[in-house]
Amino acid sequence: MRGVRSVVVWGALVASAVAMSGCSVPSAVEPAAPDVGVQLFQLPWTSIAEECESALGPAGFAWVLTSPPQEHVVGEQWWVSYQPVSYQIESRLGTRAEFADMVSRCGAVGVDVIADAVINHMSGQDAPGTGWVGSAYAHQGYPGLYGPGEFHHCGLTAQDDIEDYGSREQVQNCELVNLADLDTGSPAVRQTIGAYLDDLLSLGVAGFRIDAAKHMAAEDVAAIVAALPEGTRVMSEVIRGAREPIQPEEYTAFGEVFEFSYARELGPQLESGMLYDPDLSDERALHVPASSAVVFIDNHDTERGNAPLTYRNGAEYLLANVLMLADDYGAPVVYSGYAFSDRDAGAPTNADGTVDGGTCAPHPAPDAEYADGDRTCVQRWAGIVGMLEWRAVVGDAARMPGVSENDAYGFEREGRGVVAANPNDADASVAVPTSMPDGEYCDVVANGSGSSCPEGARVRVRDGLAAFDLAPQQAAAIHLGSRVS
Ligand code: ARE
Ligand code: CA
Repeated sequence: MRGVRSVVVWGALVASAVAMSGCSVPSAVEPAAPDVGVQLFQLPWTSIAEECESALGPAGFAWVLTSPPQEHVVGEQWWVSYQPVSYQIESRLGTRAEFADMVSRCGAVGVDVIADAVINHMSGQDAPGTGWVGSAYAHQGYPGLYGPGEFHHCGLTAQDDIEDYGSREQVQNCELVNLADLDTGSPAVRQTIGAYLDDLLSLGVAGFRIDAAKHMAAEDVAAIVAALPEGTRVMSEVIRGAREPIQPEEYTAFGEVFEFSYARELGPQLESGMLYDPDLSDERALHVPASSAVVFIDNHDTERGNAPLTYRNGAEYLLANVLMLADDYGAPVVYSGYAFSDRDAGAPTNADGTVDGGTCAPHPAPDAEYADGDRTCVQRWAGIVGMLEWRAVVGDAARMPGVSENDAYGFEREGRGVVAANPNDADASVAVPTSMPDGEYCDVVANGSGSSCPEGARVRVRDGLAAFDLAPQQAAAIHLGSRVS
């Protein structure tokens, strides 16, 4: 389902890092763009285009997940994006022309665009209104798109709202937080949705996050996806819920799913200060197969909900991201939004109501102090950028059994890279078995890349052990191309 793309810019970058370190990567190790994405939450299209050129392309991100691009209800909150009014590609985040320009500029530096597709529902307003671009609408009436007959009236709850996630029928046919629920079983509705997705594809997007996929029968989503061109990437949002009848596994036949288990299992490990190898074979562990999984530490919902860690956790949040990027399970997506104290607060806006993209500090880092509205710029943190380089060098090397020592933990990706992390509040050392050659290696988490490495960011490999000395909440990683002597 997921192809490994080889990106010229990226291959050259890794090759030069390798050359500078005076070490050669075995020819079997062809650096390829790692399949890592970044969610740039509520970032306008013009800002994303600039970010692709200045940061995402050079760092080797394969894709960027945008916020929903269609016309929406008018309001200050970020979540107006999730209340479509029409499928015109014009929103507070930018115009159709700006969206198209972003897709082409990101593509030119090897970054695919994945658009957030809100197709389960339309607006959640009870009173009629006018959308961002001026389209008139009513709760179940969107001129030119859908009439009242094209929505579900579930008739199962007092307000037609979902009350019980234990009921498949409610979850899929009633309204999610009062959002007018499309009859996605209807061929006409499927066709209208398909035309919208085709329109986005015509602008060059590589695929879609399917918002609220759990709220559509898997066969409805399958039918919509089947009508799209082959190779369209599809990532369904199906939040895994214990004891719920609808599980992510129903949605893997036609694409990937966001696997919520990953962060949920890593979080408590970090909290207890005890890291250990995941047991994906454990029958009790619930995971879709690695090739179907998109994994994350947080997203725009969970950072406002029960994410184990967010940008507010600084070094420990970076550590969690480092472990995710070092892992061999799923396609990781790094999350980057803006600081907030009010759950509903939208990103800062310009005088005309469009979202202001803000700016990143010259050297954004996990210990930054953010004021509300500041962009977190996680995609530019040196440790994240360093781990993209690490992942490209490591490729598909096997994940070797990890070791825990002195409250620190580490593991090797066979012969190509080693990662270590100290989730505790005291210094800790760990020696991780490795088949990498003896020498001094640069820690790419501290240094952001394997080249021109200061003394303080070096890790020694001797006699089959990589010796890490870690500060509290520090993660470190070395790879074959980061050898300095
Ligand atoms: C807003 C207001 C509501 C109001 C509504 C309509 O907050 O009070 O009724 O507007 O006027 C986002 C925001 C919502 C917002 C909505 C529309 O989060 O606050 O509502 O936009 O503007 C479930 C779904 C899952 C969904 C989460 C949030 O299964 O799909 O809820 N996630 C996506 C997006 C959200 C977005 C929507 C869907 C809607 O990522 O950002 O909402 O498009 C258990 C279950 C989960 C369930 C979860 C929370 O864990 O297992 O399935 O997630 O509880 O209920
Ligand atoms: Ca539905």
